Amino acid sequence: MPYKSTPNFPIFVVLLSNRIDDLLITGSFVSGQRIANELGVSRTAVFKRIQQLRKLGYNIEAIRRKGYRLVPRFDGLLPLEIKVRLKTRLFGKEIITLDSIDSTQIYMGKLAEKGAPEGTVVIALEQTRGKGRMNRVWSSPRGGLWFSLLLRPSMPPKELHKLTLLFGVAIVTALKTFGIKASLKWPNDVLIDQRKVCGILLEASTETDRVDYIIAGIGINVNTSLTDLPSEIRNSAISLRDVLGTKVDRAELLSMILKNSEDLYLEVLEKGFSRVLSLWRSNSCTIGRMVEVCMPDGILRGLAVDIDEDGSLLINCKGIIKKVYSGDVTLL
Ligand code: BT5
Repeated sequence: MPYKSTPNFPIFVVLLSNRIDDLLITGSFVSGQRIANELGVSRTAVFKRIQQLRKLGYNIEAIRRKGYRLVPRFDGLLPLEIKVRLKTRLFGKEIITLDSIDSTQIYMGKLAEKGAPEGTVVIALEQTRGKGRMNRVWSSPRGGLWFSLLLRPSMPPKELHKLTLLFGVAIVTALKTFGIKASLKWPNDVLIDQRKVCGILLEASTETDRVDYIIAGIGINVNTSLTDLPSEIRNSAISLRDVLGTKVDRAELLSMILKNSEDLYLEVLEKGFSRVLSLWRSNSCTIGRMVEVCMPDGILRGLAVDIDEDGSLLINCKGIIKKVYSGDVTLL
């Protein structure tokens, strides 16, 4: 069931709730009287919203003469618990947290069609039909971080696949702050010790020369245990908890990824992809390795020498440089 920040209430109540929520996400104490004065409502109305938020699962501290303060729970993924940590301008201004859903990509697709704003984030605590590329299944048990982000870039469609590289860089950079060294396998995998910790899926709605919207789906095995994953991927997957031996706060990780990716995204819109590509190269475990690429028309084997300015992978096959635009790479 969705547990959204604003259930179906009359418009005035929703607006009032949103404004109270906006004051709470500053993370500081706000007095009930101040909220009431600022919004021109009674203290009872304020108290009602606080009670509603508590019912939704929020931890709201109340201290006499100081007021109310939202205290995010460790690893709590409710929208305001993430917003209270966010330092972004665009990404995560709208957040929807769902308990269980087929796929956040499908859910976001419906929101996108209805005109949801750029930066909207949908999180699910569990996905029952998580999507990988090419209709593959992404296993998404509880404990992981499974989310989709809506983008509406003004960018030619041929540039889009480089956004996958951008998210890879944002994720690896965020993991570094948790003391985790991860690396990037072209085009969409984040690996730790050669095992997949995260997959990125970019889905686009485009017209000939125009992008309508992009849905970036990110799945990270955070506090999942290997036994929650299907046996056939246990040898190739890993979770952050496996690496660190402790639980990781997914809300903190998510807010870092949103911040890192927003910074890179705004830079790309202004100046292009050159810094993303160079950051990708320096965090790659693909370049300099012998690889095998499985493509629709056969298998290519050779040395991955670089990624090109268009984001494609350059492979030296017996002295001839071949460009790969899509496919599955195996590191040999
Ligand atoms: C991906 O596809 O890696 C993209 C995964 C994107 C998942 C996110 S979660 C939020 C959003 N909502 C969705 O429904 N999807 C996105 P691909 O490169 O095709 O890799 C898929 C392959 O990874 C599978 O065939 C398995 O071998 C492996 N795999 C599946 N689940 C895994 C997991 N939890 N951890 C590691 N490997 C996994």
